[in-house]
Amino acid sequence: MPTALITGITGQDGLYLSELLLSKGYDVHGVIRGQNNPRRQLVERLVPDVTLHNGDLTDLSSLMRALRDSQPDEVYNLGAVSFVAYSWENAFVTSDVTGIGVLNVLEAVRLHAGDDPSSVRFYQASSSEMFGKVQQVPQSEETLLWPRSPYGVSKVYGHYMTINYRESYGMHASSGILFNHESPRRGEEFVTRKVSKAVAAIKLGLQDEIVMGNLDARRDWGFAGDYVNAMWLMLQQPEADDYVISTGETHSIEELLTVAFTHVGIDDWRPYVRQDPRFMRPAEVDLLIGDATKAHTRLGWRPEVGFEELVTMMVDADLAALKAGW
Ligand code: NDP
Ligand code: GDR
Repeated sequence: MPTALITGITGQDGLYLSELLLSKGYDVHGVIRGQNNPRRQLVERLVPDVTLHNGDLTDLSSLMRALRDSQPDEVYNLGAVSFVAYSWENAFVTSDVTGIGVLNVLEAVRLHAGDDPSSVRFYQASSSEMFGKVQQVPQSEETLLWPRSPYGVSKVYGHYMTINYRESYGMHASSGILFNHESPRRGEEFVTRKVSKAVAAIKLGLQDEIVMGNLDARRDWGFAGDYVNAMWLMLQQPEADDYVISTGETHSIEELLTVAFTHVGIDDWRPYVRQDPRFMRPAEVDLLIGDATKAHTRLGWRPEVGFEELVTMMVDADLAALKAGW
């Protein structure tokens, strides 16, 4: 039975990846920070077969202990401070966790693997946020990186450190440049979930309006359940490499609002939406659209859930949760 160790186990992707690997017969372990992590119960309820190890990306020795105790064949580094807007307010913490944290995991894997550095396969959660002020449309593995936030800069550091460990030590270290992916498990601060939850609340008469930032930005949104499969496929390849994972479609925040509100029978969303500078960012990523040709051809990966299906799935999940009083 193969064994996997996942950082960021409490996050959206950690939960979906755990479910995927458990369904494939893996022994799954996760790094969780804090004895009193409020999301521990969620992990225990959704994926009770996962073994949890206390650890923090900023603490190398805790990562070494998690590796020693789990003896993984594959390590997925999904942990990060991942909310872009927060990263301006906490640039140092973001750099420490999202940037240097990658170095810590790579170094822990290298030391743990000893004489055969490629014996433990490594996945790094890189991001389309690295493209920032895009230098090419659509963006592929070859596109020049131009990050626009402390989060994006930290991801660029982790991305190049992953490549560096592959080239320096012969590690089987791959990097997935994933574009935005969402689900009913998405954190409520991200725009898709903020909209799905507010639209459900407005429909049920629990909320009057939604306060938003920039409505013109465009994103290439996919479904998290599809994207974790790409992570796994990368680690099954004979050679480690970097892959863009995206749908190849881009939609604006306005389109997101239109699909979500229309789904609950509201044709004109404008009376319900107010913009506030509070939600504007010091620098914006205006347009993201990925070219995942390499993943299509080499991994045989394709997304299955489209934009409208994704948004309506999220609104339906929030309607059900609010009706159930969650
Ligand atoms: P989430 O924000 O849902 O999860 C982040 C995870 O990181 C949580 O489990 C959190 O744990 C953990 N974490 C935060 N700080 C630390 C720390 N100091 N030590 C250990 N763990 C920590 O992110 P997603 O699941 O959406 O994303 C997974 C990864 O993929 C992230 O690295 C993200 O940056 C990246 N990514 C995400 C994309 C997306 O669209 N979702 C797109 C591209 C990349 P805790 O419960 O302790 O807070
Ligand atoms: P992003 O996701 O920054 O792309 O990072 P987010 O959903 O936060 O923002 C997407 C776009 O929506 C605009 N926007 C708003 N965003 C939020 N959160 N709240 C609002 O009220 C709002 N109004 C407009 C933003 O300005 C932005 O243009 C996500 C994260 O998961 C990262 O970790 C990941 O690496 C990237 O996706 C790919």
